[in-house]
This record gives sequence, structure tokens and C-alpha cells, in this order.
Amino acid sequence: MTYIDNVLARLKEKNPGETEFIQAATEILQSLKPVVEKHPEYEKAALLERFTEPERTIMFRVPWTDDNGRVHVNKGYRVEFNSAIGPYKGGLRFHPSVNLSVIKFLGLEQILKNSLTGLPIGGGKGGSDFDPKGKSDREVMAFCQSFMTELYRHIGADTDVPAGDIGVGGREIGYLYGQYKRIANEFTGVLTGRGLSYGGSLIRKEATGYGLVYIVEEAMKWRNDSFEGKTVIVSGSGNVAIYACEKAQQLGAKVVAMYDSNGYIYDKNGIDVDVVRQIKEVERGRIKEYADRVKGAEYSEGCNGIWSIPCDVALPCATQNEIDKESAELLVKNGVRYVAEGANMPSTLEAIDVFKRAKTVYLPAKAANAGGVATSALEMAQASGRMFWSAEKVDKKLKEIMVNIFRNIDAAANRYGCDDDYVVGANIAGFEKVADAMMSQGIV
Ligand code: NDP
Ligand code: 2IT
Repeated sequence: MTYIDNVLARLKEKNPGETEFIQAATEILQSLKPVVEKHPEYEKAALLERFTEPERTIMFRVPWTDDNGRVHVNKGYRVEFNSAIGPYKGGLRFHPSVNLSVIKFLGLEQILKNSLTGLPIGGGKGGSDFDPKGKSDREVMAFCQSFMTELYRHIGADTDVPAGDIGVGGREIGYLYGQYKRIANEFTGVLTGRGLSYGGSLIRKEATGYGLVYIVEEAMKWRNDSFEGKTVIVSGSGNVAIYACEKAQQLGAKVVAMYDSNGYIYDKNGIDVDVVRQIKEVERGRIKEYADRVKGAEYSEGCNGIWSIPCDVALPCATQNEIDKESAELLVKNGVRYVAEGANMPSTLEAIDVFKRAKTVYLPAKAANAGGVATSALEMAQASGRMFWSAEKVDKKLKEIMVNIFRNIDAAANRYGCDDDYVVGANIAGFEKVADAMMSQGIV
């Protein structure tokens, strides 16, 4: 049994039932084989065992009262996974499906993603099984205040800097920040994705979606190709999906379909992203309403059907495992050429295999959606320098970061004889820096 097989076997044994975490760890560890073979000292230092065990796992009770005076209790999590190259950094997810396994898979991915940005940020992730959907603003505020009343003691601008993720957008970050400031009595960059009036950065809201399109644009450029005239599918209709759709269309593509957890819309004329933004960001409504407002658009119940629509580019931007083997096969059969992940781990291991065999240009999440956290790090830099950069400046830096990530993952894949395998490239390029930092810092 090799060192990696051993670590994986023990990880499964020690973390029973954590299917998402094991899925992410399997993908990562298996692609690190050539690096580990080159560095026998890693095994002596139990580097992979340490890399896959969070530095700290915080779990807490979050009690809050609804508008009818009923008391509810949710679970709260913050997994401070790895601080070898910087303070823990990563989002908070509020969704009923959140559990320890989900937060740990996200945290593990975040370590390598944050390393790929080239900026000094470690990996962490948190959240709750609280569902903001259908709650009043006051209920969301009550929940956020209770969540932060425990979380505040664990975080800090140089310790751990949370941000948004599914179910945590500008409104939630505002309530969380207000409560942090009140308890800690300090105004610092302890959360990113803040509003522009209280320390946020221009372009942070757009950054994940824009960055996703920028990295695909670069992959296309290397193949003498471009977004011009391409048919694109974007799953989800939240923060990442909306700005991926906007940027792809600015570059000449036609986005024909999007979804939320109830169903998908198909608009052969190209999605009007302003209508989606109005429904989702302003009204907090359902994507179904798009078909009532835009002539020629159709709505279908259920999510999976979206992958049967022929497209050149697929941008999954909703959630984990939204593309299974069958959906991947459909995409390939219908001629998809690029798949790039706005969401974290949206493709199952079997789906990734289908894309690899078909030689689809496949850009995994930790590279493709790193623009969000990279811009969070730019927000941290602005906050600690007590200054604001223009939208043009932030957007230019974001684009440079995405182009660099593409070059680095491509080079890492080539270095190990795995040309165009960006899964291997991203895992190795991200891991090398973290491994070096961990080795330098001793057994901690
Ligand atoms: P939002 O909450 O803004 O949007 C999430 C979208 O995905 C909604 O349309 C939601 O539909 C849909 N969705 C969520 N869960 C499911 C599900 N189980 N089945 C079907 N659809 C679902 O979140 P974000 O846009 O911020 O996040 C989307 C993805 O991008 C996540 O995987 C996140 O981890 C990742 N990501 C986010 C970053 C960021 O900066 N925000 C950065 C990097 C990655 P509905 O409204 O019906 O729930
Ligand atoms: O998955 C992610 O990278 C995010 N949700 C963004 C994290 C951040 O700290 O901006």
C-alpha cells in the first residue's frame, strides 16, 4: 500500500459517514501521487495526515426566535483547516444541507484554492443548517446576531476572516458584521464581502462569476478560441451564476439556461440578466418568474434537465454534485467543449472521469472559482491599508490573478507529464506552496 492509499484508508476509517469530505480528499490525494513520490520526507513528517486534519473544528448551538415568538435551534460550524500560508479564510454557508462533512470538504478545497490565488490566505469554512429562504429580515438578523455571538471569539482580521457562500450574501454579512463590531468593539476587516459603505471592495460581488469567465477566456485563448458566439449553460441563479452570466454575455456568448433548486429556465434568445437580477437579488423570488416576464422563455420543473440542453460551455454555479455521470455523458454527447466550475465540487468523481476521457477542457472549482476569495484578499488589503481601490483597478488585478492561475495549473500539469489535466495541475500547484510552508514550520 502506498503512503497515499494508507492516508486515504485511515481518513475513511476515522471520519465515518463524511461522504463529501472523503470525495474531496480522494480527488486531491490521488492527484498528489507524483509530488509525494518525489518527496519521501513528507511521509516521515506525516504531512498528508496533518494536511487532511483540520487545525481546529468549532461547533456550536445557535438559538434564535422567529416572528411568532417560537424558539429555534440550529447548528453552527467553523472549521479552521490550515493556516500555513496565512490567516484562515473562507466563506460561511447557510443551507439546510450543511453538516460537518460539507464544511470539511469546502475547507479542504479552500486551502488549495487560496494557495492558487498567490495571496497570503489559509483555508477555513463555516456555516449553519439554517435556511434563510422564506424568513423575514428580522428573523435573518436574529439568527446572524446569535451566530456571531459565539463565532466572534474565534475570528479576527489576522486570525480568521469569513465571507459569504450559499445563503450568505450582502444582507447576512451586514448583520454579522454589525454584531461583531458591537461585541469586539473594533472596526476591522474581519469579514469580507462587506457593503461598500462599511469597508467592502468594489467588484467583490461580481468577482467569482467574472473570474470564472476570465479563466475560461484564457483557456480558450490558448486554443485560438473565444466566447464570441458560444452557447453557454449556467446552473444556479445566485451570486456566482448571475455574474458569470453577465460577463460571458459581455464577451459575446449567449447564455440560454439557468436554474434554482425548483427548476430551470430556457431562453433561446439569450438570458436577460437584468431580469434575473431583479427576481433574485431584489425580490428574492423564484427563477420560474423569469418565464412569466420574458417572451419566448420556457420553465421546466426539476434541475437535472438543464444538462440535456446542447451547449459549448457549461458553467455549474449552484452546489456540490450537481453534475453526475449521466449528466456529464449528456453534455459530452451534445458537444460541450469547456466545463468550468463556479460552484465547489459540482461534478462527481465519475463525472470528472467522463470529461477527462472526452478530452473536454475541464477547469476544476479550486482554480475556476478562486476569483471570489482572491478579491476577498484584495478587500483585506484595502481594509488594513485603510483605503479603497477603483473598480477598474480591482477588476484588472482579478483578471491578472485568474490568468496566472491558469498558467500555473497548466505548467504544473505539464511538469508531471499530465498535459491539459487541470485537476492534477490545480491540486499540485496549490499543494506545493502549502507543503513547503508546513515543512518549514515544523511539526505543528
Ligand atoms: P447563492 O446562495 O447566491 O446561490 C446559490 C444558487 O444555487 C441558487 O440559485 C440556489 O437555488 C442554487 N442551489 C443551492 N443549493 C442547491 C441545490 N441543492 N440544488 C439546486 N440548486 C441549488 O450562492 P453563491 O452563488 O454564492 O454560491 C454558489 C456556488 O458557488 C456554491 O457552490 C459556492 O460554494 C460557490 N462559490 C461561491 C463563492 C462566492 O464568492 N459567493 C466563491 C466561490 C465559490 P435556490 O435559491 O433555489 O436555493
Ligand atoms: O468558496 C469560496 O471561495 C467562497 N465562498 C468565497 C470565500 C471568501 O472568503 O471570499
